[in-house]
Amino acid sequence: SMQCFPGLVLALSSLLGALALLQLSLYLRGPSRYGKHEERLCRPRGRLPARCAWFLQELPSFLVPALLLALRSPPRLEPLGCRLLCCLFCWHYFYRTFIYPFFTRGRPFPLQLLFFGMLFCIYNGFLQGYYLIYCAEYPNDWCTDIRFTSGLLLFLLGMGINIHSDLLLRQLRKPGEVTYKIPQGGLFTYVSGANYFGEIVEWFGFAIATWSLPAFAFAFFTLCCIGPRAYHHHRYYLKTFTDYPKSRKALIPFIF
Ligand code: NDX
Repeated sequence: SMQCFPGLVLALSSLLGALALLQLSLYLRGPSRYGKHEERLCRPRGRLPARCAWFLQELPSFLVPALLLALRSPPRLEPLGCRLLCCLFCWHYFYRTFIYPFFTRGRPFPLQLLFFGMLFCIYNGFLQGYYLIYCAEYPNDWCTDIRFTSGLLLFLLGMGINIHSDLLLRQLRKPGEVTYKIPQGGLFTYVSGANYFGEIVEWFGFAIATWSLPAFAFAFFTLCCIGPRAYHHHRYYLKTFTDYPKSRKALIPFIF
């Protein structure tokens, strides 16, 4: 049966950090080609409806840790913190897999990116789940530790912002529409990447609550992945809409 190999956790976390830097360097050259950044002339084949694509892509991030949690024998009952934290991770990906895709009005998603996205979700789902279920050690009163409580608060705040902003984006379109409009309301009043801001806050909250290398590596990856994407969205809006609100920033309210 499986056991904890600290070397494996260290190696996988380091590789995640390296992928984050690779991602960042790619983003300096240009955005990932999906959504509003897909080139016009792109072949119509090789794409999947947004619904299927997001469902398939995010499913492993839910399934892998959920299975690790369910199938561990003997079941890990102590400490409570490990199971709680693993459930938080699964909870986010339950939303992203089973709720978000069914409401999205996004354009068809490129198969090639879907493939890499899925690989990423398997990798990260395994790393976070494996660490929490097989390796993490927390004192029994971790649930009252300031890192757990403040991290959990940030996680919930970020998740709230992320879900609310996803909803605002969706309401910009009628079913079947694929045009882009200026997002309004919520945190979009201050930043172009309100959904991304929420997601980044969420994963840094998770990292603080778990106080673990894999979770900090993932938070860093998220920052490197969707931070620059917020900036590319911002530039797209400024170029496309002459009446785009001047005071709005790219990612961080009032700052950047
Ligand atoms: N999926 C995370 N890299 C990514 C898929 C692509 O969950 O090979 C990272 C995630 C993956 C990426 C993933 C990882 C890195 C990959 C990359 C592909 C290549 C890259 C694998 C896995 C890679 C190396 C080489 C390093 C391995 O038509 P549309 O789709 O544009 O419609 C949009 C709509 N919308 C508007 N509608 C009307 N008017 C407007 N102005 C609109 N603006 C947008 O709203 C969509 O339907 C919807 C949201 O669009 P957008 O562009 O704001 O968000 P999107 O990027 O689609 O993300 C959706 C949600 C969001 O809440 C975000 O926080 C979360 O997913 N997310 C996304 C990406 C990564 C991630 C979270 C994370 O890292 N935690």
